[in-house]
Amino acid sequence: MKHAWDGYTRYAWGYNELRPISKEPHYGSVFHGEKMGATIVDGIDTLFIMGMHDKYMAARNWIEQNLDFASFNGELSVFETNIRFVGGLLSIYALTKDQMFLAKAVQCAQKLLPAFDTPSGIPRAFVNMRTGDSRNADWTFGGAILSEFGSIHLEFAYLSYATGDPIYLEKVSRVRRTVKMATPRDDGLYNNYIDVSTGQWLTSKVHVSMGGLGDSFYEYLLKAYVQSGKRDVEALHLYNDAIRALERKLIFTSNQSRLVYFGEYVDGSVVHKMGTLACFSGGMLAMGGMHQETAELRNHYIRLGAEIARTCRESCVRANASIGPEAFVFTKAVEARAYRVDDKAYLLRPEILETYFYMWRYTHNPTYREWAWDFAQALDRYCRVEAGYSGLRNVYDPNYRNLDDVQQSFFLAEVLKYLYLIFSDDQLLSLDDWVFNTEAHPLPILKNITSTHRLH
Ligand code: DMJ
Repeated sequence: MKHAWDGYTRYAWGYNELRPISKEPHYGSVFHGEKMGATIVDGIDTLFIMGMHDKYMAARNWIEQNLDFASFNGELSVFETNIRFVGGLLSIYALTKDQMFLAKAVQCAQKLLPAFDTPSGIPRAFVNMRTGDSRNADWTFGGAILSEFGSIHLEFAYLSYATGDPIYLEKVSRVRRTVKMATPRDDGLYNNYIDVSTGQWLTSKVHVSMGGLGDSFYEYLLKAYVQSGKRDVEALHLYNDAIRALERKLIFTSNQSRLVYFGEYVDGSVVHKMGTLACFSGGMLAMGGMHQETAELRNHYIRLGAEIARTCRESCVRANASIGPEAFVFTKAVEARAYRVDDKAYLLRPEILETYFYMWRYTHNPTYREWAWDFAQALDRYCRVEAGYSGLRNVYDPNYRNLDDVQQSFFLAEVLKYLYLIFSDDQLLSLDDWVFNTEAHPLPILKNITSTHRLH
């Protein structure tokens, strides 16, 4: 964390991300050129949790003095801004009770609210911070994306709880209502695209995935139940039904190594390819197991989580860099290896470590610490450069130095935090008290919800 943070501080302070080889700001981040300090906001809770007090104070003071959403002009991704900025600010507020962070989170969330002004209440993907105009991306067939509009609940529910202002919870409750009322598919699967005008799933394009475009929708159903102190039972039912449908249709076991994996469903066909983004699901399935009614179901989902962890670990073992690729295929000839050039990259993503973290907490099987330690060593061997950490363009490259020159903000928010927690005592951010948002920002479980702060 010190190495990643020092490089960012020296060469990109206040900008969103660092190019650790060029030693300059990375303007191509998801937040573009706007000087919004994404790495500061995404990384500040990690600094705090690790007890890096001076760096935490520098981050805190930058946020207080410079993070002013009223001064930004550009367009924001509602999803990315929510999980990184609103989630990051709420998390550090929850950890420190410093009201300044809550005020900044409110200011940020208010900029996102106009995106929810659609006939269905499903937010559009992008919102202009100055005008409030919103739009969906050009490539989403006119729809909004499941993982994006489905990953707002935790942050908005906590915002309403912390401020006493019901508006945020109303927005996500409306999203939930629309999802429930949309005509379901016969097979129980959720399409990754919905029409924000009609509130119906797109029929012109069907894509179902546990990885990108679907992923955190499922995660937030389960975690909404957890966050509510187990009161939001509807969320658990929706989660259980969705997972059962995915298990029936999209879980497969490979022929040679008996690796269990998630395939994807695209316009009527199954594609036997799993993205590293879907590797988070091992941890989620195990967490879901902890909330099942019978021991049989509990064990089933913890075992399934362990199988997904093993598959994702194999994607690392089978790469020269000991770090898994962006996506890997299963064919008669090849298992858990990337095929397309673009799929061979490693973008400093956290999902495999996220699953090791939950599996470690739920099972205390030392294997997960060993696998995490291998991962940490590989990061230091292949991704560490003079001014920070860089992603890899090809994890199969035997020369290892094919670097992409980007230090993603989620490397600090997620990769380093999960690694730290895997080797810490369980009482540090106990899963009985905290629920992590999809960017690894811990939010408190709301055990004492009063009637004015009702979650549902
Ligand atoms: C992060 O922003 C979040 O983990 C999100 O849920 C998925 N993508 C990145 C990390 O890979």
